[in-house]
Amino acid sequence: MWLPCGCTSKYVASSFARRTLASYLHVSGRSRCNVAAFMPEAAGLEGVSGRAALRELSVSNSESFWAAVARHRLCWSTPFHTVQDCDLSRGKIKWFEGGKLNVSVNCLDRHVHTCPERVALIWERDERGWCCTDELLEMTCRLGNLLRRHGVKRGDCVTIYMPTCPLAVASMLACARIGAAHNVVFAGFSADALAERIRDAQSSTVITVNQGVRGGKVTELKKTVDTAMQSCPTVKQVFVAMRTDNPVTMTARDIAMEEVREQKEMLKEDVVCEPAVMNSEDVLFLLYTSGSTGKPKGLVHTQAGYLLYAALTHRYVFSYHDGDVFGCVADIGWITGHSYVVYGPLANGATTVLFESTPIYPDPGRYWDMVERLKINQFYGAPTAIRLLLKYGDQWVNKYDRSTLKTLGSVGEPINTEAWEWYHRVVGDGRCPVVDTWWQTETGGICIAPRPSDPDAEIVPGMAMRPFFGINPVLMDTEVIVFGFLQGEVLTSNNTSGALCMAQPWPGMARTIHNNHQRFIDTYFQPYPGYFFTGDGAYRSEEGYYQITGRLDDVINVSGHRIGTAEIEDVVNQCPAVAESAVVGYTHSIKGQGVYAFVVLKKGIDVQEADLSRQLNGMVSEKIAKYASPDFIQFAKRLPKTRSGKIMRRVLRKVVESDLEGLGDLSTLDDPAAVQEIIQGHEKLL
Ligand code: 6R9
Repeated sequence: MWLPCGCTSKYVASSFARRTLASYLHVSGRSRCNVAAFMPEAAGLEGVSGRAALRELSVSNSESFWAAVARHRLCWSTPFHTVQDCDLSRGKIKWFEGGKLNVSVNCLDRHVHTCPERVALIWERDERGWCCTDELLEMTCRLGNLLRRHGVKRGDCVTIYMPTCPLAVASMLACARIGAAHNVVFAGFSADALAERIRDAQSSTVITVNQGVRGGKVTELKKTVDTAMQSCPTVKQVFVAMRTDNPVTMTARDIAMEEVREQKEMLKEDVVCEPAVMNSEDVLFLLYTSGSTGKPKGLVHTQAGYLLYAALTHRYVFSYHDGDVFGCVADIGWITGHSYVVYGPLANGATTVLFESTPIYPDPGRYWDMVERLKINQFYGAPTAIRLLLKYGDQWVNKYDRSTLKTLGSVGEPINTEAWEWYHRVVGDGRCPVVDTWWQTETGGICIAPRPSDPDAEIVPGMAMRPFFGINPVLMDTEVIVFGFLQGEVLTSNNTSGALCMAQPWPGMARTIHNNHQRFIDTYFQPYPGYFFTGDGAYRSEEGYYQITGRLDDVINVSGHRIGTAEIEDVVNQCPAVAESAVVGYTHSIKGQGVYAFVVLKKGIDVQEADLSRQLNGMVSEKIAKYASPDFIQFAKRLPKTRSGKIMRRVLRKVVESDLEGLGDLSTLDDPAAVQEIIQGHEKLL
């Protein structure tokens, strides 16, 4: 029911959970040892003394480490027989084979016994102070039954196009309950982007809401789904929940889902839903992300390894303790929402906050007002929002009581020193550690963070610092190019920069790209054979700490959202007036990076540049999402190219950063005059 007050959705308590949990669970015996005090998961590892030794062992004997942790942290219906079976050179990654479990049982049912009164979800709706109460397990079970009754089977893929709300979380968990994979598509994506992801995922079921509400603005999500359906003939059914009171047109394909108001579809369902018994390596979800070529890739995460890694990182990176309220403000449409709004916190029995709004709605005090009202202990957000709030001044922070805060997290892009210091000094009153966490959709969970094991370790502003348990980062020489690919040696010294790779597998890493394992291999394992290539560059300091320096490929990061420059170019090139285009990122004071497009028109085209710019911006918003729309469009007669016809993006990047000194070697340019024209055009545009 919608209620105007202190929120929440409890873990409690279907009769199934009470009845059968004990028989469902398999928790192996634990022995005592001296690491147990700070990492009870590792208590089975005999003879390890201290945190440093445990971290060492997690890499040198990762099988023992992960086996102990997996036995302790997850509930298995059948124990695994093989800890790992991985071969990075072939992109083969398997963990905990033989093991059987259900992710929703791990996130919900088992906490019914240990903390039945604890709140699972707090929904911070867009309308400040409006929350909802529901029982998360019950909602999940009803939804699971509803999906099953409508023919959704184990192994099917369900696309979820919803804002961050309890029903969206219940939808994800309901899929996990019945063994279907979910494919959450960020609700800011356009109809075309949604359709492309539905088609690629071969989803025949979609779950959405009538309308979304964010920052006081209504978005027509159901209408967007209707448009997407025109190019998704395989979708058989669309479940529609009601986020606002406004009715929407329903077609024969649509099923009204909500339990409130007149639509009782969900209420018909039983609150007991038998969980599917899943293999460790069955698919849990697909999540699409951008790469350096045009088509987004559906990264595949599986059950046990992903859940374990999300749970363990959630606990140790943020120093989460039982009973804490965890406030990650990411949208569930991104991996951060999956791992640190939903799976990590819920697997740990935490109270997790679902934030539906924006940092400045209705005013720039929104986050800190929420921290005070909900008594948030760990706050996890993006540098772009911190930079924005910093500009509004300290008074918006100081108005509110933030004494409950213990840890502040940052994710999605590098955090500049000014933002880091403001976050630490003003938001955290100088007493909360700021953890700058580096990771990716591909890694499933945080890989590099300041305090993975030691809550008192030194933190250097703006540095992700230390690898998490079981993570073995290496830097590779990026200078050597063989057959057009980066190739190189491991750089062993400190105070050096290189391509960030991982030398060994960990349970949370993605298993493949949906329907395209070859692309998975080519992208991540071929550039440096035997290693996982992250696509990022990093610097390792004299002390051995890591700092991320940015992408090495054609992916840019706008407000923490990844977008491939090729994706934007694809859309721009669809305009009949455009001959070709090149998109690059540039430094933006709030968004981190902005989008800058160079456009060459076809011969004989005579248009007003301002009109065409508007048209191109509209096309990108419509075909991808608003955040991908170019901040600048520069029309040019031609683009700088090599003699073999390749656009020299390196040169374009330097021009938009106004770093003319750094243009570098131009000897391979086909026509040096093209660069001069580009520089002049850029100066005119500014
Ligand atoms: C979690 C997430 C991944 C890319 C990644 C990198 C950038 C993420 C960062 C960071 C510097 C950090 N990135 N965290 N860069 N410092 N702490 O954002 O996943 O959307 O897949 O983006 O984001 O470039 O490769 P995803």
